Amino acid sequence: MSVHRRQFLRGLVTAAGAGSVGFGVEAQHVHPAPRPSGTALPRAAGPSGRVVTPDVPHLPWRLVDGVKEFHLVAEPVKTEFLPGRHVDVWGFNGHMPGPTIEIDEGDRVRFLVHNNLPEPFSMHWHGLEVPIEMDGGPGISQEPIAPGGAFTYEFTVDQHGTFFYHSHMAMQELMGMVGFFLVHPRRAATPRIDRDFGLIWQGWALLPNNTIPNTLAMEFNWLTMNGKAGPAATPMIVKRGERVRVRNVNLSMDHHPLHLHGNTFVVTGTEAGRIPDVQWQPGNTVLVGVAQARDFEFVASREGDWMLHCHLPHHMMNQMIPMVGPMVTQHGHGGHAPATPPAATTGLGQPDPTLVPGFPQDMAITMDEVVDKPETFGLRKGWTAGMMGMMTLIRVVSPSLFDQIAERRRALEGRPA
Ligand SMILES: [Cu+2]
Repeated sequence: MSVHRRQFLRGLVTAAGAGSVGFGVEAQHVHPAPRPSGTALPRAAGPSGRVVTPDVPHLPWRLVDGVKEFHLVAEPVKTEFLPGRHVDVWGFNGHMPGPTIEIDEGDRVRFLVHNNLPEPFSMHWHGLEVPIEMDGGPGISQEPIAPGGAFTYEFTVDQHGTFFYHSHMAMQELMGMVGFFLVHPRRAATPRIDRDFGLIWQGWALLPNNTIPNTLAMEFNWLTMNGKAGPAATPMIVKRGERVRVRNVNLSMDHHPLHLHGNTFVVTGTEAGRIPDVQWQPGNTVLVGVAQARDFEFVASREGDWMLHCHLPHHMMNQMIPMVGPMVTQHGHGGHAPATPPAATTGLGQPDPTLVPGFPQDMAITMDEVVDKPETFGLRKGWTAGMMGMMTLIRVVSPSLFDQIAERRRALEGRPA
C-alpha cells in the first residue's frame, strides 16, 4: 500500500471521529497526515456514535452492492497514555485501540485489511460465528498476511452484542491490536437504553523513559481504558434519570474486577450477546476475564461523579511496579516519575525529609489542567489526584450541566449548536 493511500485512509477515520455524536471521542496523538490535494474526503456513510467509545473514533463504512465495506490498516501507532507519557504501540488506522466497528444484526460486511506492520499478522473476529476461512487463525484457516500484504474478510453477522476484533498473534494483542465490534439487535433492547458506552481494558509493562511496551512481561505498571490511563480517560457523561449501559472488553494479561461506585447494576451481556433478563445478576463489581466482554446496565437516578475502576490495587495506579521507588524517583523523593508531565505537581506538597525515598508508593499527583477537557468541566478541584490507572468516571449530571458540557464539546470541535 502506498503512503498516499494510507494517509487517505487515516484521513477517513479522522473525519469520522471529529464529527461523531456524543461525548468522549478525542483524536489520539497521530501525526497529522497531509490531505491529498484535490481529494475530497467523503463523509462516513454509516451511523457513527450510537455507542460512545470514549477516546476512540468510529470506523466509517460505505455501502458497496449491499455490503458494508470497511478499511482497516494494521500499523505502528504513536499515542499517549497520559499527556507526556508517550508510547509506541500497534493498532489500526492510527489508533489504539483500533476504531470502533458498529453495525446492525443481519448486515453483510467486508473488511479490506492491510498489513503495514514489519511482521505477519491475521485478524480474528472474536465471538462472531463466521465461516472458517474468515476466522483469522494464522496457518489454520488462512496464510498470515505478509508485511505489505492485504486480505479481504467478508461475512454476514446474524448475532448481536459486544464483540471485538484483534490480531491473532499473541504478542501483537499485547501491543494493542484490538478494537470494538458492536452489533445492534434487529429489535431494540428493553428497557430502552439512553446512553451506551464501551471501554476496552488493557495492561502494559513500560519501563521509565521507555516507549515500547514489554510484551513478554508478567507484571504491568500502566493500565488503560480505551488507550488512556486515569485521569486522562474521558469521563462518560449521563443525564440524571437515564438508563446507562457500559460494555467492557478485556484483552490483557490480567483479569479485571470492575467496580462502580454508588450504584447497583445488572450484568446484561457477555461476549456472546445479551443475557435473558430472568438471568440478570445484580451487583456493583463484575469480573471481566481475559477475552471476555461484560455489559452492565443501571438507571442513573442520583447525581454524582461515580468512579468506575478495576479493583485490583495495583491496577488502581500507574507505574505500580515493585521497584517503583528507585526506578522512578527523582531527587530522592517519591512522587515524580521521569515521565511525569512538567505541569504536574505532587499532591504530597514539598519534599519531606522524613520520607523514605521511593515510599510511600501511593503517589498522589494532581494534574487537573493537563487533562482538562469539556467532559471534566465542573469536577472538584484536585480530582485528578484520586484517579490513576484503571479508573474513569461516570458523571451523572443535571440537565443544565449536561447542556453546558455538550456546548463546550461542540465549541471545541467547531460544530454549530
Ligand atoms: Cu485490573
